[in-house]
Amino acid sequence: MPTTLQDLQIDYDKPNWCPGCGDFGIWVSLKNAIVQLDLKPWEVVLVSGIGCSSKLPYWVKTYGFNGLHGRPMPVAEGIRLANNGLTVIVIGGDGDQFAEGGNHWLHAARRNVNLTLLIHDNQVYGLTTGQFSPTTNIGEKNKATPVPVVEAPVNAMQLALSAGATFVARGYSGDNKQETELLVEAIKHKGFSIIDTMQPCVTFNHHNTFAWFYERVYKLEEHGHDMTNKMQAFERAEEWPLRRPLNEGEKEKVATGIFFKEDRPTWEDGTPQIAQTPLVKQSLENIHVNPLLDELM
Ligand SMILES: Cc1ncc(C[n+]2csc(CCOP(=O)(O)OP(=O)(O)O)c2C)c(N)n1
Ligand code: SF4
Ligand SMILES: [Mg+2]
Repeated sequence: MPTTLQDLQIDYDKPNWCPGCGDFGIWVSLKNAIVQLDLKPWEVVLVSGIGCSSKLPYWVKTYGFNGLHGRPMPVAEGIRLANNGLTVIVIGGDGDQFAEGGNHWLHAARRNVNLTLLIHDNQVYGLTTGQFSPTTNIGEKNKATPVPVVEAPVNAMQLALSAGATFVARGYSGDNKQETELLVEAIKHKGFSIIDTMQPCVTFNHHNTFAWFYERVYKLEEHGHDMTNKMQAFERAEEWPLRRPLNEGEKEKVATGIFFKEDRPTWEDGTPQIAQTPLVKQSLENIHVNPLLDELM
């Protein structure tokens, strides 16, 4: 029987995100993508850190692991090592993935680990009441940071491109159709895929709202973008976020869609112990640890 949305529905709880939160759109799109790919609930693991966004695995009936803030990626890599028959999707916020956990995914990207990193980028630390994050625009101020931000934001697309990610995309949680398509392509991609999804936080980010994005987003594929051209991807990514204050009368342009995609051998392909058969499916019969222990003692 093909997988249905009902198969992914948990019956003991429902999301407690604020009404109108952009996390809902990503949640719906992710379930749509799993259904479209006809993945079984037991073939998928959602691994998250800590944040509003990181609660997502509670509300999808697949395997799930809610770990430490910033640290889902090492867990996800461990899962791939133990059982590369599973589809692994890492979920984290902009704080989780660009601040405290910023180091981990750069290495997963250069290794080309076959998993998907789905970032819910609301440009604030939502769970801890709206402090500014590495993706907050220059000049923002709020209750937690009354002095305007002077630091330039992280450019997620350029960071991913230079780290060696083989699938690099930006989504917008106000467009479920596009987000679902991006997730389908990212999960199908053999190698490290990242989707930085712009996700309005209706409670703590009163600037980057749905209306703000609606007026600024455009689709790369409708503007002749060549996703196999890395230099073109860098150029498109330079458009936003800005590393300077906005000029008088200027309006940002936020590209969405696939910036870059290439085929490159994966980490799993290059690891002979798991290249053919997942570790968990291998027999222990001919594995003798005692000689090794004796050698090390
Ligand atoms: C090791 C550790 N450091 C810091 C925190 C506090 N903390 C919890 S969530 C969070 C940031 C959440 O922001 P983000 O990752 O952007 O997720 P969001 O809530 O916006 O979805 C922080 C700093 C923590 N729980 N653990
Ligand atoms: S605080 Fe923001 S990110 Fe968190 S659930 Fe509420 S609207 Fe969503
Ligand atoms: Mg956030």
